[in-house]
Amino acid sequence: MKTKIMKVLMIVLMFAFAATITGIGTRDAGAAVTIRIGATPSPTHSYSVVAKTFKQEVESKTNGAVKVTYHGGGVMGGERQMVEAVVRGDLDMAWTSDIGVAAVFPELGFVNLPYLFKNYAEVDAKYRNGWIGQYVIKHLDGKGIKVLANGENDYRGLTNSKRPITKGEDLKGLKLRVPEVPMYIDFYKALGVLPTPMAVTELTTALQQGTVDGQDNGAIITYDFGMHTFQKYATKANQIYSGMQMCLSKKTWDKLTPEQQKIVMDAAGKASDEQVRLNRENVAKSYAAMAKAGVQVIEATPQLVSDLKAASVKVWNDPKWEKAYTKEVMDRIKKEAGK
Ligand code: EAX
Repeated sequence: MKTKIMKVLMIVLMFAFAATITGIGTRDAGAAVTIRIGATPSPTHSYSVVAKTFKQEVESKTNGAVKVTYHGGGVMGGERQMVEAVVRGDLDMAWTSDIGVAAVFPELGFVNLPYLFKNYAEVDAKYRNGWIGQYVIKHLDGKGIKVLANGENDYRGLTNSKRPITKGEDLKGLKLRVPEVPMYIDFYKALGVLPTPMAVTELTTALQQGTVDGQDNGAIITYDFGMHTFQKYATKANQIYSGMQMCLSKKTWDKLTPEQQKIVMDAAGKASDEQVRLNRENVAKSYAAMAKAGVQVIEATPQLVSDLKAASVKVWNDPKWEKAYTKEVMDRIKKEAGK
């Protein structure tokens, strides 16, 4: 009996200790805050690498008052779930592709319109450091999310297990996973694809089991998640660009002092610059690694590009997107693209 009471006491004490060190119940200003970051990729992905930079900057510059922990590999859920958790304040931070953001806020799905950016220079000028990035930041600010920085996911390509894709015709009848963002469904339907919307965290298994033949995704994520293991062909189509947001819950943001807010903002800026640099180095490396693993990696033919562009024009001109994304946004991007 005595030992039982001792055991219970020990457990109670352990919980009390854990609560103290994790800050549960100590919500007063200036108290230690831990920023828990969730992400879906592996430990070698650029998000995971630069999480160390972010952690080090934040912890050293706040003298340990703000702590950072990083939880990759989807242990905090898929990107959609993490973004929802950040809004609620159940997760402090999600490092997510703009696809995860648009899965919750479909009105931001325009950032993935096919052929929106010609190259990285345009991406940097218009998205990362330009009006599109600012638009996303401002929009999410009213939704419970403080975007500390815009990073990068990847230019997207096409992989599948059936045939090499060298023209639009080759896509007809293929069952391809697409992100849970409505615009993707329209784009691929226009190409005769059978689009299957799905979270990226379920995709590797779906490819393995043959639930889908292939997918639209960047080389980095394809390789990082091991999806290439179940794919025979990869086409470097670059049809869609996808960015990334470092999303901090406003509830966590509000726990920080103004000095701490500046520190986390600057740390995210530094980490995201490093992330984008690493990411761009990883594109060619990922395609090379896939080829080495036996995937036939092919360049996009002029025919394929012209077929994909024709399908993209249909999407761009569909009035339903003016409703979803606003007329101002669609007018501006069309004007800038000379369309
Ligand atoms: O983490 O869903 C996707 O295809 C994205 O590329 C993925 O979320 C990146």
